[in-house]
Amino acid sequence: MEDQLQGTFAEVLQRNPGEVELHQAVREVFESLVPVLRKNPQYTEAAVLERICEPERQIIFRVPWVDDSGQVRINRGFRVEYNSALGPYKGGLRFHPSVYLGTVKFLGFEQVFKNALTGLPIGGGKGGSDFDPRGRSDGEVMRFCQSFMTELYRHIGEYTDVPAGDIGVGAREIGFLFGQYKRITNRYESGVLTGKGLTWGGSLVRKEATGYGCVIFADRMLATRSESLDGLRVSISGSGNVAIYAAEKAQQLGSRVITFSDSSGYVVDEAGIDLDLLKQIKEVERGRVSDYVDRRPGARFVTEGNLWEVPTDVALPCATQNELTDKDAERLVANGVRAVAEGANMPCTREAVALLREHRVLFGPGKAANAGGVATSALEMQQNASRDSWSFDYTEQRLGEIMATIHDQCLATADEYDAPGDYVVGANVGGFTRVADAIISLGVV
Ligand code: NDP
Ligand code: 2IT
Repeated sequence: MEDQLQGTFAEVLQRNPGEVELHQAVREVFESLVPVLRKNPQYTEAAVLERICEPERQIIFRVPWVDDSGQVRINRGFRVEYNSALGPYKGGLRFHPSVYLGTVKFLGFEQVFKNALTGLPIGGGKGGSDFDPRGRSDGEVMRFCQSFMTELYRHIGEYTDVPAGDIGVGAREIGFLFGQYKRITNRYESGVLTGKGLTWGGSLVRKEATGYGCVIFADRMLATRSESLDGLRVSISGSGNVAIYAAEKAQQLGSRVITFSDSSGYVVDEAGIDLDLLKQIKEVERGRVSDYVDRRPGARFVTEGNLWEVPTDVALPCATQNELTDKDAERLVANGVRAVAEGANMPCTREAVALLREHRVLFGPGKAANAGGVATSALEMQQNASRDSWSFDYTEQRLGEIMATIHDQCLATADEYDAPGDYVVGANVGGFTRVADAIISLGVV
């Protein structure tokens, strides 16, 4: 990195001590920016880097709730409103015991650039809590969500900040959150949250969008080498919203999906996974992936090592950050992997990304590859604003066009910056310049 980037990065480290995921995310973007700053001195003059790294607003609050046994519980809630140069803050809420301010800030930082890449009018933010929904009853989850919204409501709004789901937050939680927002404000303000149910303001294809988009992106990367997903083996990690619908689209495009996982282990199903069974276990029963092998002859559940050891053509990490390390990348390369697309946010470590790029494996970074979810959230906001609802086919067509545009723009930007075929450069530079130009236009605010 050059002096100016080094200096700003040192400041980020000093101002955000211990927030290692944020450091990793910032560094990854900065490493792409050397030629951009050289070519565009106005970014330096306007202190754009410093302004982009500092969230506009950070909210931390207590979330008290009562569990089923009558005991009072306390969690911590967060909303980091990172950047609103391009539109209202937009990004998901994560409920997971590992969540701390650094998680929310790294996710918010990534979200700013991802949302810019969609070309839609959305700024970036992220929120969540260290609440663990696992093993909690519907009543407990509802009381938690109501308490969380009792504080959050004063900070959000369809023109201000529009949360959605992420890990541990799906349609059930969005329903409870929306219900409480409606009750407190006495407004049926559909556009305040996305990922809503289909009968009360949600959009068709939002549930599928992140996974579908990631696979569309991977297929388009393969097409640049005259290949396609048809007939390829695909490994997916995770078994949540993103993983399930990545598997669905991969199967629709003719691939054989052979793995999925959760935090207790992974399943290998060489015959190709039975998606109806997986959906029944995860979406209906809220069970664990180990339940799958009890009902599926030939599938095995593995708790040693990890699923990137299984030979595959295409790897789609769709669980969580830093789940795919350099050792995993080495093994994938040794086994002949052709493409890796990040369904999750920052699932590949910095070293893993370097190794994949070195070996010229097609690599789709999360900012680009998983942008289909938030893009379709923006389509949900459009439908809410016009009090309309679009068909599945039309919405999916819009998603397909957005993913194709993101892909092609990444390649065009990479070419412009002498890094042909490098989607990391394409995504970072494309997202950065769009936000940076808007920041400058809006003055020092
Ligand atoms: P879900 O809660 O639906 O599923 C998460 C999955 O990841 C589960 O299988 C979970 O297993 C696993 N997982 C979570 N944390 C860990 C961990 N620390 N170690 C191992 N496994 C873990 O979340 P989503 O599918 O919505 O999100 C998955 C990823 O995709 C996240 O990185 C998220 O930020 C990203 N993303 C999500 C979008 C969306 O629209 N939902 C949009 C763009 C990105 P277990 O049940 O055992 O915890
Ligand atoms: O990481 C992400 O892009 C999301 N969790 C989705 C955000 C959104 O607002 O739909």
